[in-house]
Amino acid sequence: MVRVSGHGGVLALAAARRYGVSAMFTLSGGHIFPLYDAAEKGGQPLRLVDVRHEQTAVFAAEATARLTRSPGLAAVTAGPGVTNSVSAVTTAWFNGAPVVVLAGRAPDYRWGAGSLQEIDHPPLLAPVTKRAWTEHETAKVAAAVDEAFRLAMSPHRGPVFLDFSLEAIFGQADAELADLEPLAVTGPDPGDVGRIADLVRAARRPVLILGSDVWLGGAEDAARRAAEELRLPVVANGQARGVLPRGHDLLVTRARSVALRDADLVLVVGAPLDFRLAYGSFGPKETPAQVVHVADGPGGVAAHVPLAASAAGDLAGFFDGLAAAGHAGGSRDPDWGARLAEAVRSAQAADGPLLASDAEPVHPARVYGELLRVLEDDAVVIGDGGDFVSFAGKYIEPARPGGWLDPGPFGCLGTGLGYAIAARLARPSAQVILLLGDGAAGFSLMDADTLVRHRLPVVIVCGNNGAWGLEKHPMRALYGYDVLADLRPGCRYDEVVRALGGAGELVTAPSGIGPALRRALAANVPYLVNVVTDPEIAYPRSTTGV
Ligand SMILES: Cc1ncc(C[n+]2csc(CCOP(=O)(O)OP(=O)(O)O)c2C)c(N)n1
Ligand SMILES: [Mg+2]
Repeated sequence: MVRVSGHGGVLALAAARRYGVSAMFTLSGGHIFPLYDAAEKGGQPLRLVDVRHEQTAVFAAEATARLTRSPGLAAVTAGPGVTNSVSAVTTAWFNGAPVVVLAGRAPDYRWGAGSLQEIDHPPLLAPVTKRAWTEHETAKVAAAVDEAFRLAMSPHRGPVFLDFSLEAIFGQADAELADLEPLAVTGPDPGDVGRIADLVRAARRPVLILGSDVWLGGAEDAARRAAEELRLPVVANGQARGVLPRGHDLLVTRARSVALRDADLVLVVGAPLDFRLAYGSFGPKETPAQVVHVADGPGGVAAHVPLAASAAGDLAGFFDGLAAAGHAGGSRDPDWGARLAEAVRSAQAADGPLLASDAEPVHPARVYGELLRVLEDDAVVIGDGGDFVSFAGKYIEPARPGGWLDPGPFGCLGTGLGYAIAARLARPSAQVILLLGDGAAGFSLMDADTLVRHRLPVVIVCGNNGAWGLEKHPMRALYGYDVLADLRPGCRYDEVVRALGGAGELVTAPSGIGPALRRALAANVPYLVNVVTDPEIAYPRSTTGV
């Protein structure tokens, strides 16, 4: 039992600190001053990172959660502070990221009379959070915050929203916090694991697909052991990219289309069976693959597609159980591994000329050809954009898990600067590279100011095709022309970052990219490399996601 006393801000942060929170991302507003006072003077030291848009605050909290696997914290002021955060909260919801958003709220004693920014927030947030509610009593603030963090961290993880009426956060109280209890770990049902092991043993051409929850649930080592023990070819998605390091003989992400077309058993762990995974239907219509879905909680198991088996619970426990129960079956097609390895080799060989392309305007792939030469194993690579980022997903194969941050299935542009701020704080000595479409840049580039003020050096590479490329090309394909898809060619986003106190440069020739990246990495300040790329190059896409 811990006793805490003070105003609501002190009580809130006392509870937050116990969950390992070390930074609070925020943008000022009077309704939440007590949270700042507690961080500055209330005996609860916490790094305050003040940003230029509330969505950046919540994106930063989300990236903190996804990189550190401890909860991220954002604080937003009443009314517009909350509404501005909604897209980012929704992104955390889709990504299963443990984020707590604390918010101010108009006073209870005048409720209904029209105070400044008076609006009932929880109904707006309820559909995109694990819980959204209001605390009205100072004495209950600490316990409410404690509950918010606990809920956010319990699988299946996700964002939690809690606002405080003005009286609750400004009032004074004594409170008691119960001792922290470790989160209960619920293993999958051993019978389910056994059935899945039988299917794996009997499969001729199995594939294991790993998703972000494998990393978020701390199951990356167990996943690798199980894949190696059972000799399962692996396709890695999202933050599971890197669970098998690039070059691993079982890693067949680059042969994904062959693997998913020809597999007879697809075992998906820690990822929803959504548009990114063909909604869980693989192989020819007449002889579809059997599909097994494993999620970190029962609510995550797909209900929209027939499953040969499923399991729900702790993912490390699942992989340990699978490895213990099964050995690679004698029924395995002896050529399966070699066929996939060959498909990987030929995909990589086909990349060579594009990665080295001397074309002018620059082919976006050349940016990655140059980046791959300077990228270190512990780099955090962030993608915010359309086609430019799709190319990155294809060419960048991480060496370690947890270092790749894309926006996830909600596909919200504008994550970039928030994710970059968090990545620099979470991984102080690693390279942090933000890949930014020129369209995406418009949503968050003002927060380069935050990088500068907080001395957070990151390298931003802007793929500047002067277009909303991922809309321009599909619209042309559908209508034979495009409209509303052009941006100003060669716009000087590098000068924006310079004006805000960072550095940057424009690159128009392929030979200029490598030297510019090296200067950016050495600069130790926020640095934007603005590469003018060919607007006519569209990413060769096999699905539109609808
Ligand atoms: C907030 C938000 N608004 C609109 C979209 C629709 N959208 C998806 S990709 C894209 C184009 C992105 O352009 P850019 O960042 O320049 O990347 P490019 O495709 O040109 O490489 C748009 C507008 C979205 N995903 N998110
Ligand atoms: Mg663009």
